[in-house]
Amino acid sequence: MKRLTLLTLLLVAALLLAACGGGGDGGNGGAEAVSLTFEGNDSLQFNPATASAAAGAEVTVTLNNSGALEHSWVLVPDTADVVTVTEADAVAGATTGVVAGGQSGTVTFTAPAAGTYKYVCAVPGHAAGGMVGTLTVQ
Ligand SMILES: [Cu+2]
Repeated sequence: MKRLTLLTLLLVAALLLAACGGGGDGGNGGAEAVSLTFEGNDSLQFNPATASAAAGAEVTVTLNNSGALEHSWVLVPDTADVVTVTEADAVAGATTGVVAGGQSGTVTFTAPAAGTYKYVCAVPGHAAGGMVGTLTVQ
């Protein structure tokens, strides 16, 4: 009787380990990695001006600067004062840095907790001119 109980426990343990192993295949808890591409232009616009990602997902953002001016893509809390944002305000390290005219910049980061965020161009005057978008994390 005691031997049978031990065997049962071992069998249950083995099944649990197998289940855990299978669940690890997703790598990052099931959130899909996503690539988002934005155009930044000298009309001080991001295209698109809205985007979304899953919380915890690996997000790769590419900013294609189609203008002649410098632009950047910086993710900040929805409550941030976009006019005074600098790259140091970036959530989750999500900033492309300054991208020269005609160039592209890329950053990969882990999407933060669910909520609404803004992405702004931190070049002085650009956010005030409308270079702001909304990222929804679900
Ligand atoms: Cu800009």
